[in-house]
Amino acid sequence: MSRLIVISNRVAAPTTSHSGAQGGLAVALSSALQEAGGIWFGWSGEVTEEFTGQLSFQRGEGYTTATVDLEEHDVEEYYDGYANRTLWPLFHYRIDLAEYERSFAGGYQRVNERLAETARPLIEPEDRIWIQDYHMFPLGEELRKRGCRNRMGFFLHIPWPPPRLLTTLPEARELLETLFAYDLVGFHTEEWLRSFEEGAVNILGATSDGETLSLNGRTVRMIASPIGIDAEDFTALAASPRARLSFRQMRDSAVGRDMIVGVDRLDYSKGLEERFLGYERFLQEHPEERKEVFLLQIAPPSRAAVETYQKIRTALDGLSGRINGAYADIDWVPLRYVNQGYPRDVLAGIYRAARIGLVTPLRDGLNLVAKEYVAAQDPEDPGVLILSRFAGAAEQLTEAVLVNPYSAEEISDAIALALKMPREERVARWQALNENIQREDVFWWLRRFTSALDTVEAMVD
Ligand code: GDG
Repeated sequence: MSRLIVISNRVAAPTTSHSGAQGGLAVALSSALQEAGGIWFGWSGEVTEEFTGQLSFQRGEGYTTATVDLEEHDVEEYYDGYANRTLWPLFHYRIDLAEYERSFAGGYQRVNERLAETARPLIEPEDRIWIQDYHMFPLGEELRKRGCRNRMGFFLHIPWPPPRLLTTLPEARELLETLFAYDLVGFHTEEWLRSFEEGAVNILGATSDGETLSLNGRTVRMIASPIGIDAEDFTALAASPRARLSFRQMRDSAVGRDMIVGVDRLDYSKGLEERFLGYERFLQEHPEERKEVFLLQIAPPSRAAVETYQKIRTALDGLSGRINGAYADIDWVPLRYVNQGYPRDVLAGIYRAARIGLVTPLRDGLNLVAKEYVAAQDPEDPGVLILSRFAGAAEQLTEAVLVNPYSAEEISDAIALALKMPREERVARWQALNENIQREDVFWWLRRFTSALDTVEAMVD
């Protein structure tokens, strides 16, 4: 097997500690690299006065990381700017929040050129290159310009917007064109794949045979391949001593009440306001349940430099205060809203203690929390997953209670249904869900993508 070069905005240290605060993608990619061996290249997360392209290496089990520092205005324009103030909202259908600034687009292009220049000497002719996510659309093209003829794949972890929305981006054509530098592009779902195909056909005039797109003599293959979790490992984590301890602490603090849990980065795409409103509706409509349940929402802040994230935080502070003010009693708080992160094993114990996993993004590429919640359940007495129809994971997790996250009534009804669901039905639904997440795990995702990359006809310029 030839080496794998993974390139992504941020890089996780080679030794994966399960009790660390790592996100799902970081855990997935480090598992993937440990299997194939190779290099993981990206931004160090550090800022330097002047960009030098100086690499820092860290060698660990299975793979090496190579990172580079960026200048402050690089971070402002490329990361906070184009990636998180332009592309993220647009790709999550929020053109009302997207900011279109030429300086962001310019900075994004400059950083991708700098990253290509820095990564180029690391790449050997036989390596397979796998570029991740919306921070790096033009990187493949920049590597091609620098003579890379390797097999090259790209995977998008977020949705792809419908063409009507994409055309609001001033650089829509250029962005679509850069994807033709790859041999293979991957998406979590068929829906995102078809939106991309439609954009390439309608906006660029590319031709499609359903599996490949062609434009000006270049051909790119498309694949829908939903990412998974390391399900076996997560299930084991849920049985670890720290998870057991956090399970017991949660059950004790619940004093016989049913816990509903939400775990999300504090992001407007996750539908937290709508979730709180749905829960408020449930409290209104079901007075008999009031002291029988509580919602624990864990929401560590992210991208705090971006104004829209400050606004959503303020909105959630207000809403959680209002709900608790209206419904709390001296011996009961309906909403525990927590703005900090917890180690993964503690989280696993919390998932297991929750009667309901409430995962209601307005739009999500996939959503790993839904899968982690399932993996952590007690097979004899599992909880119920309530999942947004608009999360990519809903294509696979059809036995969840699926809801429209914009409808407070549907969220309220789903909570009521889940609380009353008989054990046999919970077990049957959970078994089907668990079978899916154990089978289509992160290694399945890795093999599907890399074997498609291995068999695709490599680009000849
Ligand atoms: C993007 C796409 C796609 C959260 N709080 C804590 C914590 N987390 C971990 C979760 C999970 C991960 O972060 C979040 O993953 P998601 O998939 O839910 O969402 P994004 O961060 O938006 O990820 C998404 C994903 O990429 C992969 O392709 O599924 O659609 O948006 O693993 O557990 N982890 C710890 N403490 C916390 O408090 N340790």
